[in-house]
Amino acid sequence: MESRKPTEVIKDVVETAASKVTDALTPKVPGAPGSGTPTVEEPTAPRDPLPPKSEQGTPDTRLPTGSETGAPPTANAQQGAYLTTSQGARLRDTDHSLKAGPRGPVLMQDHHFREKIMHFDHERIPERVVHARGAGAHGMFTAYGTAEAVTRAGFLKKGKETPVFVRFSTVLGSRGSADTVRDTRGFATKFYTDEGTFDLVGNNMPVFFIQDAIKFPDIIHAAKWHPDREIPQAQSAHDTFWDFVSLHTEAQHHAIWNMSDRGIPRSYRHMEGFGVHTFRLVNNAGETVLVKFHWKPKLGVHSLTWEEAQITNGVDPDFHRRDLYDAIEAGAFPEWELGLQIFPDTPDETFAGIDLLDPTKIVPEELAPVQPVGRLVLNRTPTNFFAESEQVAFHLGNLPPGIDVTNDPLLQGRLFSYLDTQLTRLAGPNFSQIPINRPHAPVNDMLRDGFHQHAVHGGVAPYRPNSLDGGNPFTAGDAENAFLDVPVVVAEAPKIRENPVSFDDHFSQTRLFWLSMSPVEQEHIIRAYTFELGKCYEQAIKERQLQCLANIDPVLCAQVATGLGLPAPEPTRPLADVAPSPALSQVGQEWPADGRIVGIVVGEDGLDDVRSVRTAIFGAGMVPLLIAPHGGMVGDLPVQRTFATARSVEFDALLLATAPPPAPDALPARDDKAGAPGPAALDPRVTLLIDECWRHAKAIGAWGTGTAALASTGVAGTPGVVSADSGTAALTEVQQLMATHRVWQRFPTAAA
Ligand code: HDE
Repeated sequence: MESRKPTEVIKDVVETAASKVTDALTPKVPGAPGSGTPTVEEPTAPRDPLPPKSEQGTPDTRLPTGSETGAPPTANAQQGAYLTTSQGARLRDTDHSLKAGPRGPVLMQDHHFREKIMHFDHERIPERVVHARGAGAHGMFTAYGTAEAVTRAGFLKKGKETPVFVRFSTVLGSRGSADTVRDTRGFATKFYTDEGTFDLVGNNMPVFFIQDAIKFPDIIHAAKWHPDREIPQAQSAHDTFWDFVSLHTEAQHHAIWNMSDRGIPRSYRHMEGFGVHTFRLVNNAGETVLVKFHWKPKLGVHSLTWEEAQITNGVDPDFHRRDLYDAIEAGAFPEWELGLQIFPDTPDETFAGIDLLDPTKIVPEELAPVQPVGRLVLNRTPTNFFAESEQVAFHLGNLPPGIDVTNDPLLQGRLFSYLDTQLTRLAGPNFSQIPINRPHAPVNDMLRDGFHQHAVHGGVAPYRPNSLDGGNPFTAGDAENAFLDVPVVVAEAPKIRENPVSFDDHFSQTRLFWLSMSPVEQEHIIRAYTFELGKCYEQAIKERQLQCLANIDPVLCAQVATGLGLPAPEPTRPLADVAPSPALSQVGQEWPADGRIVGIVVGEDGLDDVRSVRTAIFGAGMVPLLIAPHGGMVGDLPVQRTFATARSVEFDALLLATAPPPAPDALPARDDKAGAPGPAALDPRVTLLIDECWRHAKAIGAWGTGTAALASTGVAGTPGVVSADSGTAALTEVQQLMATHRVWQRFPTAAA
């Protein structure tokens, strides 16, 4: 990881990049739909399919048996210049069905028609019952070797590179729901290791709502839409969710994470990931440790504000998906470090008094530091979303030798669920043979037949032992690197439906989280609870949740109660005396600004400066979007947004090269945004851009005539608003401000 402070690096990068003003059209703003540039005229000369876009990857061209084919990645895709049936017969026409005369009925024998419609009728598969909305990318994991002492897993040996596919997701919404809703995010990683696939199926929050998998259908039924009206979509701000979490108080810890800024991440690239459960590692000597997995983002943890998230849901419901793919296309490859918290494998499976089998508990990093063991870089987008992101199937039981599960009752239940759900979703038991799910290790199972069997199994004896196939397959031992189910001693105990007593503490770590937040983060938590409970219909549910808040913290409870217009109850139990964990806060550090989006308001003048700034932004690994009164070009520079199409939420920072007067379409009849109040001399959409960026504590910079826009909107001289002599000078300061993610001073903190 970068060892210099981001602010130190920034100045160099900006200055160097600004000195290299290149062709105005290169590099390109990401987002071109295809790899070729289309012509206005319809292409008529037959040619092979265009190659994939340069940033696109595909699943390895392996056989279902894990065997390498040596075929190029494009072998996965369509071949040849001519349209064919699914059987490869070339077709003359695909626009007219075969009819008895131009005005006659369609003939039943039209095979092409029937095949085309039959296939279309069955294009959809059941969406995931949870985490339906998601986006995946390919990448590479490189191990540091620092975990070699605690695990025999080959993919963690020093320098070992392992291909991965990662799928990020929301939990509650349907497949077409918006990205920036308040929700937990999934962070599921498939490592195609030489010793079998390892799936680390985690979330961006380190705790879960429930302690026992048997309650999973209940929390999901409560959190998803109401069954009668099927609303609300992708929201927790409704009665059944708060009914559940206030009755099952073990959910309070996860709920406060959701109410915090972690529930509305800026992007997938700005999220931590957590395996949540405790796992067991085993080394070559058979020694074991207990561990928790962490993903630490190179760019730091960063979130949206609630208003930004809500506007984004309308303006760009694909915001996170677009960010992931555009960042990869722009070469700002998303990056994380995998880290381990390592605990001795003691019989009581606790650490510092914390029950490691309770998935509603964290171990603060101050007690057990996260030790980095490798680096993940996502560097390829999918070539086909359905084939890759939609058909990828994760399962916690996919473990290589060296990693094993624990008795966490949530983890145990998941070990059943993930295999089971794929039977319906992917229509049969052979989903591990779908290209994205094919292992990169040789497969020699005795599983046979079933729907969509892609392998052509040889031999006559898929059973063991056998003599007809020469005894193959044989079982392996330690010398052959067989998976080891660690022979953990299971104590003799009665068969019961009960939790350990230690699982009863639901509030001390919820309070720990609250106390670990900075004042501004606490304000955001107060407003999130007030908003969510304010959207509930039933008074009883609000009162019950307020009682839970009283048991977390009296300030939190009182502030939310005021917003709800209800009395703040007294706690029903003593408040836990806990030490805060500063590592849980996302405020107070500096991070690189790779892949961030900078909006630049431009006019017809001062274009030399704009050109330098644009180049410098590209050079710093960010993306400039030019915002102009009209589309097309300003001078020789391409325009990405107009005053009508731009909205502040798309940008991480705003630069103004000019203070444009109202454009011809600045009419409320043409664009509602033009009705925004503001100085008459400035286009009202630009006023709105400045107002929103200011309100959302984003850095704003201007130079030349652009500084007049800062003065007329009244933001000049306020924190995080830069007036400079030149574009690159403004950019340098703005980039330094972006290193802390936001201009935090701009958020008032009333409750603190
Ligand atoms: Fe999942 N979960 N889950 N979950 N989960 C699924 O599997 C389930 C839990 C997580 O991008 C399903 O293939 C049960 C915790 C992610 O494809 C399903 C329980 C954590 C994804 C399922 C849990 C997760 C899923 C739906 C309670 C974080 C998306 C489709 C014991 C550590 C994976 C599918 C992807 C998906 C069941 C709890 C993370 C139904 C029963 C805790 C990231 O099998």
